[in-house]
Amino acid sequence: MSAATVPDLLEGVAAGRRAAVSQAITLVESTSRKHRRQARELLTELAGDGHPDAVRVGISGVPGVGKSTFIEALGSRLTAAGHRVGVLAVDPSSVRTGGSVLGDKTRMARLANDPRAFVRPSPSAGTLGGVARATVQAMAVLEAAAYDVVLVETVGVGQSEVTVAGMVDTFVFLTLARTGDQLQGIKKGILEIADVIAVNKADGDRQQEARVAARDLAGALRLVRGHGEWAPPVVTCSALEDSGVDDVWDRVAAHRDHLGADGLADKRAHQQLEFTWALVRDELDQRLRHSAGVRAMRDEVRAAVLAGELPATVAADRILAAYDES
Ligand SMILES: Nc1nc2c(ncn2[C@@H]2O[C@H](COP(=O)(O)OP(=O)(O)O)[C@@H](O)[C@H]2O)c(=O)[nH]1
Ligand SMILES: [Mg+2]
Repeated sequence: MSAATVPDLLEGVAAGRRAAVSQAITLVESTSRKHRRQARELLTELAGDGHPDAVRVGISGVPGVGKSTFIEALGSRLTAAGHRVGVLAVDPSSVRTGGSVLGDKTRMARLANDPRAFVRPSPSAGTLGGVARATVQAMAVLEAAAYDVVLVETVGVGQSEVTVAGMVDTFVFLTLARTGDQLQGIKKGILEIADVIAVNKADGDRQQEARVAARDLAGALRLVRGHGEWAPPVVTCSALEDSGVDDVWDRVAAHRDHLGADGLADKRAHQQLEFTWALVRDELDQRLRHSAGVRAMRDEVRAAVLAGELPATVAADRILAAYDES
């Protein structure tokens, strides 16, 4: 972190200067206490701006399904149409390995060099909660810098998808052609949070297969979604050939229309509330880990539980007591 002050950053972000946007995001990703204080200051100022017109879209799916390729195609279309596009990544595997999704930037070479786009690889350290916090805050920075579309890429592993669905307006799920039994492989939870589904890699000799898969998937969806709810459209596309990508975007717009201005405001307000508690839980978890009292006794408790000498309920009570006292 350079010596730029919060007012400097605010001014630079408001003017849409890339270096300032980049530094502001680095600041909100930081876990140091000093930086977190500055980040709060920055965000309090930014929050006043409010960007109801910014479009927040999550793009999810298993590794290799074509998320980055899709974002490159969609993002390039959007910037050509005059939008300013921000791209963020949430990758909990990078939390574990400590590596960031560098591949994404190379996969999005065109967008990364597009003056109307800002591509930010996944923060490389922290818990999923920490990465989520950084992402929500980075989104606020991007919107303050007049990026009117923010695309959040997330890998398809359970909790991170739910997390991302909770921070965007529309959640797009990319999948590959699968039929019948293979459909079981798509977790039911995903179908419940997806707003738009696209069967990608519908190119070459796979087009027909993709269409059949889309139809099967639409059928499966009717079983999990209630009447009167938004019925997630299932379409096919080829991110590589940039076909059908515009159709996916039209569906995103349709979902937005379905929500309406009030529905969107209400959705975002509830997301804020959910997020508030997620932040509290994450912080409590950190404090628990760092509690001197807990650290002093955790090895002993561990050994006692493993040896079958201490029931889990009693062990939990002891840990909590040690936490409360320290
Ligand atoms: N044939 C075909 N290949 C694609 C398509 N989209 C992505 N790919 C390829 O699939 C691989 C993984 O793509 P990538 O965008 O990195 O997937 P991600 O892990 O979901 O971000 C790359 O080799 C892409 O070129 C597509 O629509 N059709
Ligand atoms: Mg990717």
